[in-house]
Amino acid sequence: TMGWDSYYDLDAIYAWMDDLAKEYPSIVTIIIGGTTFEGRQIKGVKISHGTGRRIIFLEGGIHAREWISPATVTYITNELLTSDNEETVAAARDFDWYIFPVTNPDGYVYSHSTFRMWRKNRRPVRDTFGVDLNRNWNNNWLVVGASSDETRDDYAGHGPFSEPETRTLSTYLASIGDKIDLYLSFHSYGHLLLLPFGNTTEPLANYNDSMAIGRRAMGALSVRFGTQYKTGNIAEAIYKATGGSIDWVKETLKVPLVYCYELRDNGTEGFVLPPSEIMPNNLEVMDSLLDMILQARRFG
Ligand code: 0X9
Ligand code: ZN
Repeated sequence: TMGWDSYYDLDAIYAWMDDLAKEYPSIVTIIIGGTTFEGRQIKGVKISHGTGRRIIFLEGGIHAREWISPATVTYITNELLTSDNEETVAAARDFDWYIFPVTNPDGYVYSHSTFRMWRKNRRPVRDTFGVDLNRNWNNNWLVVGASSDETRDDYAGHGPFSEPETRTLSTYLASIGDKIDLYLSFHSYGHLLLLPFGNTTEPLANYNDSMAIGRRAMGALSVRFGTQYKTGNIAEAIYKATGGSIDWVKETLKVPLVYCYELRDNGTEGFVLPPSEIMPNNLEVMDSLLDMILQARRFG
């Protein structure tokens, strides 16, 4: 079983997901979003209470060292299945949830076993290892804030979708893309809610709606512990960077609402967020998600 007072490795997370499918056989299905270089599955759960529902897609752990991301995504999953909060029950019931807590399994394993600060995947490239999976998507690939140097942490790969992880996951996404209402990518750290695009501060088509919904959701996030998230376009709120998942999802799949969370903290501990902060983080993010869903319903 799982808790949220410490971080869990890939085997524990995957075993817990398998257990969910056994415990809730009529609601939870194991889905495979793709495969990694080292041959692991990109494992997900689908939570569905019936047919014909629009999709909410959660993408966690694309950066290996951002352990709070899988911890958040697994917590949301657990809430959707076990909470008796009225809004949570409605959110679980009214959408099909496609949830992938760890979209960079090889990197996550390596971060647990060998080098805590690993970020990329683990494919051998020239004399070193790893491509930044959040620079490898086929949208403005290698245009800005990404590197062609294999040794760098933001190495974009030898071409768009050169990596098995992004290639397979994007193919999977394309197969359900027209049904997705809300796509959330979870990173750390920085207390930010980012919206596309990473190359330009030119507003996206529904910029005003996206900003208003995001800001209100971050208001909801702040109520419990006072944590202040800033909402904004990637290029203006953090830095210019292209080839990220949310830009591709927005541009290619035309998903109406797309955000990237930069979770706790704001730099004190950074990627090595103390386990004592997992639950406070999870609770405030859940508050924001429920508010976001109330608003996302308008897009259905
Ligand atoms: O640089 C990133 O990929 C993200 N920040 S992190 O510190 N977690 O690495 C920001 C991602 C912004 N999104 C896109 N560029 N699409
Ligand atoms: Zn990240």
